[in-house]
Amino acid sequence: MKLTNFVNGEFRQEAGADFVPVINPATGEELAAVQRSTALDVEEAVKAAKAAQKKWALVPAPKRADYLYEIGRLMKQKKEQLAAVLTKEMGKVIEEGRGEVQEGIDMAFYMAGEGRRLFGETTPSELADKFAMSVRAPIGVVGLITPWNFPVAIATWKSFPAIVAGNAFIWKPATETPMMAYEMAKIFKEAGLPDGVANIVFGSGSEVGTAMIEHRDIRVISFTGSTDTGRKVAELGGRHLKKVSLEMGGKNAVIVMDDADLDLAVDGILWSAFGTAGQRCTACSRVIVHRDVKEQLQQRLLEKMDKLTIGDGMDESVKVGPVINKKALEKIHSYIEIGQEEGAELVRGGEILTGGHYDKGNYYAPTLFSGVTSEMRIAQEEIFGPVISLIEVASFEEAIEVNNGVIYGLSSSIFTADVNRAFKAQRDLDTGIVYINAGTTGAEIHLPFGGTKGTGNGHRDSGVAAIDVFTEWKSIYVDFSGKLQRAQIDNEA
Ligand code: UN1
Repeated sequence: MKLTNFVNGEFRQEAGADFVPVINPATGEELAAVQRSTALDVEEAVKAAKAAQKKWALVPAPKRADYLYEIGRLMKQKKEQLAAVLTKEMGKVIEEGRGEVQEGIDMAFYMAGEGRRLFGETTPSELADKFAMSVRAPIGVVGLITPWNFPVAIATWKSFPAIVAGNAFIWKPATETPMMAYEMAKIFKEAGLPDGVANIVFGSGSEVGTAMIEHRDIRVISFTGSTDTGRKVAELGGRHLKKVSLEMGGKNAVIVMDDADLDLAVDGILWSAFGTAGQRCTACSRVIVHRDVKEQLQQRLLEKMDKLTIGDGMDESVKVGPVINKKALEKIHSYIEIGQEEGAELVRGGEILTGGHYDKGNYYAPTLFSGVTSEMRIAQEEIFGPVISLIEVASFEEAIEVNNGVIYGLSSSIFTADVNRAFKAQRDLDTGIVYINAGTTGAEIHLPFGGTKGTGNGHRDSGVAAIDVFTEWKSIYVDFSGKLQRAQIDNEA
């Protein structure tokens, strides 16, 4: 199967295009081949998007929303099929594949509702017989760059608000996971979305992304991915005065206090650290534990870690799937030596799994480091794999300090039975998302998603905040006095 760009409502059959294989990370099987596009393909897509957007912006927002209802309905109808594609190309276990598709469905219906709100503001004017209001205007053509770990949900966080707000978009999905984008293109078409509103340009390497950021007619870049790439996006975007919305890494922690329900904490840690094989920006990779319960927590964690089933996510009984590719496997593995050299104790895992079906895919053993201190690299850098570090602390205050002592600020969590501590924690944890008595993953689509410090640049995906990224405020003054009224001058007391 050859996946080609989707531009102006058509799948292009490019003569002479280059293709890159799409590999199932669980089996090594080649699933498809995806087009490696060029700057010229971006140019063509922008042309189509620009023409389509002019008309799209004039469609009333509640009518634009109707297309989202239809897209959501189609996604719901095809949920099982979409989840299977997702699991095959990305590797997350099928239960999570279904969950991610559900996240996209929820986003469709939520944003469709926004078509009947898109609230602006009316404001009193300082002059008599003058009316003032600010409305949300579409921005134009917007560029979406999405990662492989959530091939569909993150794309919906960006594309659905862009659509409802009256923009057209160019979407560059990750090269590792283009099949979901292809499925979404088919859904856009089936839902009757006007040609050119949604365009997909597949890329590999930086050519497509760079062309998008540099293009004068793409006025917003919404990016989710690594901090390294995000920094480049911001630099280049800055040079071109682009509005750039960034969602990047995390070094998320679960805090376990001495009064916590330990069984609940263990379940929360397991799910948020080893779900998606630790490849979520929200994944837990640090456990900050009160010294009085450290031994007990570690013991219970190990017992349950040892029972995790690892394998091909298409098998319903598997709990931990593969990691995305060999490069990721090596990167994760490199942290084992780093941790040991720093003096951390490797208690479990720390190995690339081999033998039998493991040899065909990219499997990493769930790993636990103990005796970790906050300044160690394994406690500071994003590993993006199934690895957790236990950091012992002596007090609530120290736990908060350790949590905040990293360059990232996406998600955090605390397990405690003390309501005062819980409320203090939600105030003092310096992350965009805070959980009380739950792990660090599982954000819901109708709340803003994003983080502080090195995780982002102040914007948010999802929730109503996403509308801010894809609209421009326009302030409108209507003077019905019939005479010249000069603001700041004629209204002097
Ligand atoms: C991501 O980690 O890149 O909150 C997105 C969660 C999911 C989304 C994660 N709803 O874990």
